Amino acid sequence: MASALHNLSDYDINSVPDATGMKVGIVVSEWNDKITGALLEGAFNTLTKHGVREEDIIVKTVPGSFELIYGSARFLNAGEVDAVIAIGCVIRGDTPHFDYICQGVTQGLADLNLQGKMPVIYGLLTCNTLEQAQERCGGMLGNKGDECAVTAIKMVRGWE
Ligand code: DLZ
Repeated sequence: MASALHNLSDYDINSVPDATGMKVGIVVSEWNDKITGALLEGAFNTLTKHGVREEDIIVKTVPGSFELIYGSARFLNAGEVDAVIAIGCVIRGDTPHFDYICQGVTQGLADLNLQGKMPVIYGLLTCNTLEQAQERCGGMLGNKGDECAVTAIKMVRGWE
């Protein structure tokens, strides 16, 4: 699990199929918006780099990471996109709230994937500190948004 050993933006460009014609829904949380904004930018740029048209990327914001589940479910049920990317950032505080949110979002997104309708990509940063989040949204460890975009393309194209 150590992303310190892996730059999130590093991937073999030849391993990514052409994404022309693909439609993607992105749900992005407003909490820690500097971080989630940078993750969104990474995902958006990587999707377009591989052929997704800007107008085929639908971005919806939700107040916090917990609402990523509902936002993703709405995309899933509308059936107008090929994949959903859920982007959020939870930073540990003084209470057990962090654990409940992380667990809830993870389970919620996993449940949506179990429906098998379309891939819901896990773009949730779960960090102990703000610095850890900064490192993973375009800092020294790359951008998890890039990783999510590549994952979405591979999941859609790999299951056509
Ligand atoms: C309440 C809360 C707290 C304390 N921390 C975060 C956080 O670090 N990251 C995040 O995305 N959301 C946080 N939230 C908001 C919850 O995700 C959710 O929006 C509220 O509990 C309302 O359902």
